[in-house]
Amino acid sequence: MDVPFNVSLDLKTGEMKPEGIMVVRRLSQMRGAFQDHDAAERMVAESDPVIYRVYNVVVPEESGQLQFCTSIIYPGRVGDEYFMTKGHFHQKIETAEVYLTLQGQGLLLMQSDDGRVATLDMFPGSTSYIPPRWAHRSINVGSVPLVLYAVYPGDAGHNYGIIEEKGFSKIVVAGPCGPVVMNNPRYSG
Ligand code: M6P
Ligand code: ZN
Repeated sequence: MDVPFNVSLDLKTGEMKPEGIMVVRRLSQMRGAFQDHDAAERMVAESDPVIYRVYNVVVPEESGQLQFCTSIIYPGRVGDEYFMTKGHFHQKIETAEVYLTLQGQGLLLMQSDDGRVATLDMFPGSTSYIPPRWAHRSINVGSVPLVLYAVYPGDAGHNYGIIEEKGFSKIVVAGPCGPVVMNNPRYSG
């Protein structure tokens, strides 16, 4: 991209116009990400809900450029687990990312490639720094859509394989008094 441009971002809904490339992620595309496979299969058969959407602006995937997008993660649960993004490392692992939460309540779950785990609260105005080498997943722990704006290097890319295969070492479930971060019983390291 070598010409300046604007997009119009709705700060409430996260919609961007022009829309660019919109990703719609339904439960059937990430059923293995949730612990309760029976609950996931039931929900897929019933309505296959949209878990989240991403509005991606089209920018070349090149060093020096900046990608930016919004994600809208809907409220809901699969079993005890809140709706969440798939989660990824960056293909170019030495690249960072910034998330600005616009609406809703969330937890940003992160795990470094040497096994450290961190969570950050997401709330309107929270500006979260995800350092290089940390996988990241956004989890909607509230009752309204969680809307976030993200900026990351143009050539960062998405690496889903490790998380699809192993998950994160922690999961976030609904407890009697709100979200609880627990060890992932399926995690093998
Ligand atoms: C954020 C950014 C995007 C990412 C999206 C959804 O908006 O990190 O790069 O695509 O969340 O997350 P995922 O790609 O893990 O499904
Ligand atoms: Zn990222």
